Amino acid sequence: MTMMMNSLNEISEYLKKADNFAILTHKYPDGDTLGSAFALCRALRQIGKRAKVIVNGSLAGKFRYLENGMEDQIFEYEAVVAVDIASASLLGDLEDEFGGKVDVSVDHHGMNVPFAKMTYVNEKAAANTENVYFLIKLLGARIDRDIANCLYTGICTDTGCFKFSNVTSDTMRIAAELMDIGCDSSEINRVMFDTKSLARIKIERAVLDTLTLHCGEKIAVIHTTMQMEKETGAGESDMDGLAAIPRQIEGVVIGITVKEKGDNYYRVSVRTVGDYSAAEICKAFGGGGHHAAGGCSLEGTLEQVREKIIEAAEKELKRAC
Ligand SMILES: [Mn+2]
Repeated sequence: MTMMMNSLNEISEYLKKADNFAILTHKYPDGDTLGSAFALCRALRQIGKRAKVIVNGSLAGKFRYLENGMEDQIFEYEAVVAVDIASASLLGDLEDEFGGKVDVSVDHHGMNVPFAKMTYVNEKAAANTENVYFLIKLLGARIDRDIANCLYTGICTDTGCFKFSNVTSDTMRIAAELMDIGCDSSEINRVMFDTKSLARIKIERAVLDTLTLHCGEKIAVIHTTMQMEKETGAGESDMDGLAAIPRQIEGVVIGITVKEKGDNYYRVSVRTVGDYSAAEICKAFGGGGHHAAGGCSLEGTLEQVREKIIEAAEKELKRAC
């Protein structure tokens, strides 16, 4: 199989020639991979093809509207399309059936490792649904309200509701057109950004009780235990993004979240502001990451782990100033 980058036009021409499509999302599917997949599926059906989305894992309740009104189509797929999948490892459980069999990949991750016969990567797109928007136009399909909702979902979720630095004027122009078409932007925003599960609220309350501040309130630390997860009923998705909490405190430049993962075993997330490096702090414990976000694993009692990571954070405070 030859690996090469293709234009969106080449991808579109290929899709026009094939008939029966399986469209894959990445594992732990988010709004962008799902929005990309359902938008493309609907567009392909509209131009007379048969297509189905293979959700990689389960479709969370809040994303159900993406498949509104879509009927199940039973058929054997001939062509496989991957959307928003940066590398083959993100195929997860789909690896067995689809590994090495992906024909087309449309993605927006700069570090995309090509694994399909044809690959289009546009890393300037804040969301992959921006790429899918242009692809649908090339296919000659009409962007109806359902497709607009799918495309908008990718854009709003991958931009933190138009808040991140990845947003471009193109993002805004596409979103504006989707609104003109009548997408349910305010309702989608509410479901994605202003709605939390009860378990999430409960674990947040428990987590806030663990907050401690250090070094003139420049370092903030929170933790979760398996007992807390059990008591609040919080699952994996309810725990998502808790690490953002300590850094939200005014004046805090290093936010640390310690998660109990096993017996005397903890996963630590570090978030920093300004000159302070999260990766530097985590490196001391065999971890790593980016400048503003890093992670590492530590062993010991909760007290020992908190102490060790606070010590490393203090060192970074002194190093960077
Ligand atoms: Mn994405």
